Amino acid sequence: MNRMHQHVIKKAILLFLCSCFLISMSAQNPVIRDQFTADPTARVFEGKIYLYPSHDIPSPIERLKEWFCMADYHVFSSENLTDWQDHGVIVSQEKVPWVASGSYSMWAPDCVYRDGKYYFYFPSAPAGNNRRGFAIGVAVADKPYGPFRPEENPIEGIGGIDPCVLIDHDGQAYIYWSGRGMSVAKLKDNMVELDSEPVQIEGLPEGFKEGPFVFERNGIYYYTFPWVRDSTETLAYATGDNPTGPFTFRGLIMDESPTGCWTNHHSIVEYEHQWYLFYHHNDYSPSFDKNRSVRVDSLFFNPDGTICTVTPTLRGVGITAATSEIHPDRYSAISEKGASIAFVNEQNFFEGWKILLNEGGWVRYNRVDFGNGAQQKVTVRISSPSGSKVRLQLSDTDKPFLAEINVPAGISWQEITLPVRNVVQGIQDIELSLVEGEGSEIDWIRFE
Ligand code: FUB
Repeated sequence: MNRMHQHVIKKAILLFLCSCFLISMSAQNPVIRDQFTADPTARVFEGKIYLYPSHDIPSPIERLKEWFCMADYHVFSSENLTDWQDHGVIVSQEKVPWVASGSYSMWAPDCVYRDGKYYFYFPSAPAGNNRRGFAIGVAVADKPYGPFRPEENPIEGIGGIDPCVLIDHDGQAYIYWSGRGMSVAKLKDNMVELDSEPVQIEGLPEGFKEGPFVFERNGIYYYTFPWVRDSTETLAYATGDNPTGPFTFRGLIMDESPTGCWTNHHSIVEYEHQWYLFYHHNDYSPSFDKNRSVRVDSLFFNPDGTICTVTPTLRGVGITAATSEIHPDRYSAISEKGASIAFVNEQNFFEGWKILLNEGGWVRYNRVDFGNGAQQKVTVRISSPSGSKVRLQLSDTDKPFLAEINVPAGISWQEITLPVRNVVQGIQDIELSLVEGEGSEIDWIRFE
């Protein structure tokens, strides 16, 4: 066998392994659609976005039935913020020597790169009769997706949760955490030991705070944090001119959840010249807010460096291929009347949502990529109890028609395929509206 054959076979094996162990998903908000994910730390490594969230699960033990429950961490990556790959479990409670296995306390993590190694920081409940509360440990890898080797012991001198690590321009690393106030300490070059006594962060407002995330932009150090101003967590920030402060409180990045999810937790990252806010919401668990899901929206700065408040969206970020299933329930805009969303299956929320269009209802979905316009057909997964007509068109000023779908009466889903009337190219915003009948439900549309 020559070298080329060997290479082809190796590549085929690799592709096969990838298809077995990496799950790819295409997403709007929430971005991970087959499991709960919370407390997202997003980092740019090797030209991709890597997402290190907590992994909420419904508790298998009575003690945590109404509380946070996490046994392990997955890592996800994306090049386009639309398609995410799950690289599987990177650290689990059974495999960390210092963690009380069965404590289900693998809370909010972080991961940073230094000198050829990736350092994954995570809080958990330590094993041993005299150990209380939370400690923070480290696992080290050569690649952002592992394999990660956990250190034998947690970091000496830290009791708390929600680690965040900043490496400053001079190479000095700082670790921030919450629990008994908001603390910071220097890390030694080995990244696994403290190099200074912890000190409290100054300049923050009164009220419960946790989940620090610190970054620097144009010489301004942003100390950002979930903060209970009234009744649930907002995301807020303060700024300073060095990594340890003091900081000056600046205000909110995101307001309280309108539906009452008590926690929020975030990270802020620049990727390909755009800043993003990763955060979480209990999208797939509407009646239990300890099972959360990661979302992402764009974040903008004012010229003076202050942060523009982010309004959460369902559309999220990224471009959706016209040939993928486009879910208009993740809309960019919706009519005030005549349109709403609902779960497709109340018994399994991970099946996602559908859009309900009634008289006067319309919905817009932005940034669909038609490429060079090769799509001649559109398929719509739709139902309409008494029959209806739905119009699909572009959102630009002329609103050219793409198709008009006559939906026969029936309560079951139907996949209706029609020719596209005006073939379009490039990135377009599309709209769906009910033009006849009493109502229609749409799961997805796809061009081919
Ligand atoms: O996920 C468990 C805890 O909830 C985190 O550590 C906090 O920041 C909050 O999001």
